[in-house]
Amino acid sequence: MSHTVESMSTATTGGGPGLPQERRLVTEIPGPRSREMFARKQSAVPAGIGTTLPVFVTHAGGGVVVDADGNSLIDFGSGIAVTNVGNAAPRVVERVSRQVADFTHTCFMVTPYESYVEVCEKLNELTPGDHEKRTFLVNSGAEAVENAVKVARHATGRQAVVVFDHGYHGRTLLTMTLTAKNMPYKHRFGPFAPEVYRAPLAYPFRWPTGPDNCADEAAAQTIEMIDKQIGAENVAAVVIEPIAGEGGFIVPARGFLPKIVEFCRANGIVFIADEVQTGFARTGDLFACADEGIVPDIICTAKGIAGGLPLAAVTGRADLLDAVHVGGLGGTYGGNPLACEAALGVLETIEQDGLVERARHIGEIMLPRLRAIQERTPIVGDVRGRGAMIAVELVTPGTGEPYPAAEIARRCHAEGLLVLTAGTYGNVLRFLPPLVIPDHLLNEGLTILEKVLSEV
Ligand code: PLZ
Repeated sequence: MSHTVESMSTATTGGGPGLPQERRLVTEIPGPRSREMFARKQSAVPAGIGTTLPVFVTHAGGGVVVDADGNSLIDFGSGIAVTNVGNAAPRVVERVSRQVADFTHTCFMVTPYESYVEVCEKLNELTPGDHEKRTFLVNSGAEAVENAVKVARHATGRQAVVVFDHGYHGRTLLTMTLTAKNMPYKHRFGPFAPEVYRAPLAYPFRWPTGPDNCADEAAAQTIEMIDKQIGAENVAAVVIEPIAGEGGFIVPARGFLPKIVEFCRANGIVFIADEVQTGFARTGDLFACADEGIVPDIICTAKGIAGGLPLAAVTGRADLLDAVHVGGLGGTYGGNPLACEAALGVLETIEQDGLVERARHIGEIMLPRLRAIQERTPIVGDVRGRGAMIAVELVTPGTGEPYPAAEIARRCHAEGLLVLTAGTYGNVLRFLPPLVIPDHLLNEGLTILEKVLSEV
């Protein structure tokens, strides 16, 4: 492998918050080196693995992602809500570097180590509710949700699982079944897992009778569906994202979640909050459930937990998690020591650098500017979200029909702003900046967005 002098020198400077916090375009996007690597990707990796923005990354940190051609892009994606503390965050780098030199793996089920236990203790303490809890660690969000359902079924002796329109929970057989959207997640991948039922989500912007009736009507319809189609006594769990992520950053109408929790409590149904995307300070609370005082029986976390190292957790009521027999839960890599050290570094960073407040501050900058854009830009139908989990829903002026977000995202990319799309109808632009992004980059990103949207 040949390295040019230039690429060697950038490689030694490292990433993280020390990278120049600037947008810098030195080639078109993607540039020639990225295009060359993308061609290799096309022949080595199956087409099923899509690409949002085909620039190949060499460094990232703070609010920027730097590519192989030397372009520095403003990061409004955080690797899909993962690098909340920023890429190569110093405390994460330091802890993981130390750990990788000490030992890399033993399998926690074979010979345990302290960092795994410490992560579990911290999650038991920090997640909503002061009841007695247990936590175990796995590798991905899907694995966490799937395990939460296993625990709920085992503990209740019931089988049915209730999920919601616009929900996303993963790509394994069970979690793909729990996921609402056919393309691209489910198409021709059936048959799906049995005993999964879908209820309406309280989606204020598109609720047929308007946003004011949304919470009550959606909750009533959910409860009626459960009573009539399943029977509450047959339901093991209700699984819901407190803000639907992939489904389009849908914040359920206020009052909906508490009503569902109340019904679950009254009927012995395990309420599982999927906080894989909303967790770890993203929404301006450490966990999004806190906003309406929701205390889930089980909470699933991943993504932001470990700054990009693969880690996920199932945290919940001790009586539920302890119901499973010895050896009934686990996996080879779950709670890998590098990922656990990363998680401890993330939790320290969130606390010591005040990232919950920082997420709120980001929302306070973004929401007013986006609402001002909405005033003069008819394709912006809705602006919503909390903290640093913000989106705009695009509509065709006049009809309100979904207006596709992909081309607008591509134009942002060309200007050096990394944004993601979402939504059941593919018409949502979502913004998930790292919580450490400096204000000037946040504002510059919004200015680009404003320009691109006004040109449509
Ligand atoms: N639950 C709420 O957002 C992952 C999906 C990316 P994994 N979301 C990003 C893609 O297209 O595959 C997610 C989520 C919620 C579960 C998951 C699944 O988490 O770590 O991707 O398995």
